[in-house]
Parts: sequence; C-alpha cells; structure tokens
Amino acid sequence: MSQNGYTLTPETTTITPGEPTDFRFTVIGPDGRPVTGYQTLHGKKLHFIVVSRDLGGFQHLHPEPVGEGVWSVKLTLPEAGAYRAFADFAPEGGTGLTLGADLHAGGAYEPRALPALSRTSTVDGYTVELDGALTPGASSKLTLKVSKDGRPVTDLQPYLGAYGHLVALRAGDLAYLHVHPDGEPGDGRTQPGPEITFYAEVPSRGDYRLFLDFQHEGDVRTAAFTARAGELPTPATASSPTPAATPSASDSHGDHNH
Ligand SMILES: [Cu+2]
Repeated sequence: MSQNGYTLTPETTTITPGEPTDFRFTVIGPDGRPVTGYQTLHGKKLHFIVVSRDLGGFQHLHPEPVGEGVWSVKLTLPEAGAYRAFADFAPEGGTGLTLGADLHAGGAYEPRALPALSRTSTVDGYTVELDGALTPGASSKLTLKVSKDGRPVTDLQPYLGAYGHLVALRAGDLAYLHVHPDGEPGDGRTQPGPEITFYAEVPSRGDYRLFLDFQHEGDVRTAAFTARAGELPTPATASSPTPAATPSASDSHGDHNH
C-alpha cells in the first residue's frame, strides 16, 4: 500500500457485497498531501484493478478525479469475501507505481482453489491461446492468440493504447507483475491480431493468474489463464523432517540471491 513515499488511502475498505458503491480513495504523496498531478499512461491517469483474493474475479476500472486528489469509481464486489485492489499510476515527475489495498465484503463465503493450469481460455465465443513460458527472474515473452468461431481475429481494436492489456498476479500473495506490450497500434509493425505479444517480468517461481483485456467489435472482454513459472518444490521435499541446522527450504529461497 506504500512505496516511494506514496500511500494508497481508501475512504473505506468494507463494502456491502452485490451493491454498487461509490468507492473513493486518495494517494497521499511524500509531502503528506493528496497527489493531484498524474501522468497519462495507456490513455488514463490511473488504472484500478480489483480481484478477489482467490483470483476468481477480475475488474479493470478507471476512476474519475473528483477534486482535491480524490478518485471516485463505481465498484461492485459481486459476493462476500476478501479482495485486493491495485492502483497503477505515475505521479507527475515520478516513476510508475502500483499500490494495493485489501477490501472486504462481509458475509459467509467459500474459498475456491486456484483454477487449473491452462493455455486456453474462452470468453463470449472467443478462444484465446497462451504461448510462451514464464521464466522465474527473467522478462518472459508471452503471445496470446485470439480466435472466434475457429477463425483468427485480425481486426482487434485498440484498447488503452494497445491491442490488449495484460495483468499478471502471483497466486498466494497477489504480487503484481509488470507487463509491457510489444508494440502499439499505428507503429507500422504491430498487427491488430490474431496475436498480441507482451513481456512479463516474473519475480519468482510459482503460479500466476493472467488476465487479458482485449477489444473487438466494440466490447472489451477478459480472458484468464493460470500459468506456472519454473518447477514448484515438491511438497515431500519441503515437509520432510530434516535436522534444524540444515535449512531444507534453501530451494524455495534461492531466488533471493538474484
Ligand atoms: Cu486501465
């Protein structure tokens, strides 16, 4: 929720499930005052992502400034549970930041397991195929190919300055990966589908949930994937009894050395 002296400050973090709410927040800057100057990134001054903590849902919203550094967005948390919200922005004169906050929708809920690993996602008659490997500790090239009714889609529409917008979150702690599209509409080399290419900075081995927003025939849709970076340590190794003096978790902590 805080980085480089900037803090995401929601007016409330408790929301009634199923009810549209005027959700408001500010970003407090290093001087202790609400930030009012923002750079435009991908066509917007602030991108707001909300997912349930079990990564079962995804919303990509664009709050409106309502004065004095306050942002407002109509937000509906569909059901009871814990959610994570992310504000993705760059203050004027500063670098890009992603700040997060936990939100809570009261009531009983059943936690769900992470959806199974899959390279194919379907949404509203579209099929999106994921190609490329997530490599821990590296920038990983990912290609997403969009088709509809068995035919490649070659007339994707620009959405937020690209033919697709990809958000990647690490399962377990919802760490937010930085993802960069390869090329943009109108640069003379980037085609409007069927393939959209991204580079994702993958911090560690583990499972990730990827959400692709793409626009076609006037509507934005989201395709979601679960992908794995590297090999996971086997539970048998992680839980086998070893003398206390021999750290058995060196495998899973190896990435701190990079
Ligand atoms: Cu956005």
